[in-house]
Amino acid sequence: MSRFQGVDFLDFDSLLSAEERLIRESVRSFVTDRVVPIIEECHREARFPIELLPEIAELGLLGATISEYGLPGLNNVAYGLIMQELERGDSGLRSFVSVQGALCMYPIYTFGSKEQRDRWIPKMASGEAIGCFGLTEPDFGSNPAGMRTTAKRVGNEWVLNGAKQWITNGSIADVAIVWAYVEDNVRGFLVEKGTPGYTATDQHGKFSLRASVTSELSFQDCRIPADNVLPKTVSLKNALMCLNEARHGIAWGALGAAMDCYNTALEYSKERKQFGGQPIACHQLVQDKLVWMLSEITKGQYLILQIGRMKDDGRLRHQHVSLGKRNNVWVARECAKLAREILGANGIVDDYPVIRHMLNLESVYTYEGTHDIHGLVIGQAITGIPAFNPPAVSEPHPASIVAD
Ligand code: TGC
Ligand code: FAD
Repeated sequence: MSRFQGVDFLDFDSLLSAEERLIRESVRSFVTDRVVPIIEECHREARFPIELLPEIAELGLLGATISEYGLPGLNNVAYGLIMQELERGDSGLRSFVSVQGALCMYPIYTFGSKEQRDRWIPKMASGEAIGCFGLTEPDFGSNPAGMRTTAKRVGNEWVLNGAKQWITNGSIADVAIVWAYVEDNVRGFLVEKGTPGYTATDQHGKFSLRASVTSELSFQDCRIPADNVLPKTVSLKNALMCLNEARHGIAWGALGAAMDCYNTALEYSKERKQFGGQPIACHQLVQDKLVWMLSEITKGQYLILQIGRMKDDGRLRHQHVSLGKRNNVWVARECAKLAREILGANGIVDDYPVIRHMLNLESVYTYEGTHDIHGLVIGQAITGIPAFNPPAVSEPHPASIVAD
C-alpha cells in the first residue's frame, strides 16, 4: 500500500488554513508511522495501544481546543481534522482521544471548580491521568434521563449508588465523570480510581472496537468528598452538552475510517485482476461503488467543515451536530461495506484494514446517540414534535391476529 495521502476530489484543502493543514499532516504521519504498523495486532489481542499515549500527549491531541494550561486552543476544524486522522488509524484510538478531551476534560473545564481544573486538566493533557465518562446504564442507553444512579449528600460526602455500562476507558481511568440524580436533577461527579465502593470491570466478547477498553462501573455506597461534584452541573443538559462536543469529533472521525476504506478499495481494484487479466477497476459495477464512496466522502467533508466553522462562530445548535454525526457515520459504515465487497475474500481478513473499520463502525453507529436517535432529534427540530416517547402500545386489533 502506498502512503496515505488523504481524499480530496473537490479541493477541500483550499478551504483550510495553512495551520489546519499542518496539524492534519503531523497527525497523519503519526498514524501512518506509529499506529498502522501495530493496530491489527492490537485488534487481534483486544488491547488499547496504551504505549502510544505519551506521543499522543506530546502532539497536543488531548484537550486540544482548550487554550489555558499551556494547551494549544485549536479551532474546531483543526480539532476535527485530528479526529479524522486518528480514526483513519482506528476508531478505538479516536474514541480514547474523544473521551479524554470532549467527555472528560471539557466537563471539568466547563463545569468544574478552579481546584478541579487545576488538579486534572494538566494531568489529563499530559496523559498522566486518564478519564472516563459514565452516563449509559444497563437499562438506559438512548434515554439517559431514566438513569437510576443516585448521589445523596451525607455530611461532608456524597454517597453514590448505581451502575454504568459500556464505558470507554473505564478500567484504565484514574477518574470517572459519573452522572447521577441528586433528587430530581442530574449532576456530574468526579470519582477517583480506588475509592471504596467503586469498581470498574472490563466487558469482553466484543467484535467491534477491540482496540479500546470498555467497562462496567459499579457504585455501592461509594463515598466521595463533597467537593467532588462538578459545581456548575445542574441538569442532564450538562451531560448532553458534553456529548455534543464528542459527536462533533465523531462526525469528522468517521470520514477518516471511510477514507481508509475507499483508498484501500481503490488501490486493490487497480491491482486485482480477474477475467482476461484486466484489473477489476475496469468494470463499471466496481467503479460505481468507488464513485459512490468518493461522492459521499466529499459531501461529508463539506458538511462537517460547515459544522466546524459554525461551531467556531458560536452559531452551532446541537441538532446540526446530530445531522453531521448521523450522516457521516452512516456514510462511513456504507463505505466499509462497499470496500469489503470490492476486496472479495480479502475483505474479511485483517491483512487489510477494511473489516476492522467495518466492525468498529457498528459501535460508532450506536454510541453517542444511535443513528435513529439522531434522526428523531432532527425530526423534532423540523416538525416541532418529539417522537422519542410515543403513547403506550395498545392491544393488537383482533382482526390483525391470524388464527393458527
Ligand atoms: P431534552 O428534553 O430533549 O433536552 C433537555 C435539555 O437539553 C438540551 N439538549 C442539548 N443540549 C446540548 N447538546 C445536546 N446534544 C442536547 N440535547 C438536548 C435541550 O435543548 C433541553 O434544553 P432546555 O434548555 O430546553 O432545558 O432531553 P431528553 O432527556 O428528552 O433527551 C433527548 C435525547 C434522546 C436526544 C438525549 O437523551 C440523547 O441524546 N440520547 C442519546 C444518548 C447518548 O448519546 N448517549 C451517549 C453516551 S456517551 C458515549 O456513547 C461515549 S462513546 C465513546 C466515544 O465518544 O468515543
Ligand atoms: P438502546 O437505547 O437500547 O437502543 C436499541 C435500539 O433501539 C437502537 O437501534 C435504537 O436506535 C432504538 N431506539 C431506542 N429508543 C428509540 C426510540 N425512541 N425510537 C426509535 N428507536 C429507538 N456510554 C457512555 O456513557 N460512556 C461511554 O464511554 C460509552 N462508550 C461506549 C463504547 C462502546 C464500544 C459502545 C458500543 C457503547 C458505548 N457507550 C458509552 C454506550 C452508548 O452510548 C449506548 O450504547 C447508546 O447510547 C445506545 O444505547 P443502547 O445500547 O442501550 O441501545
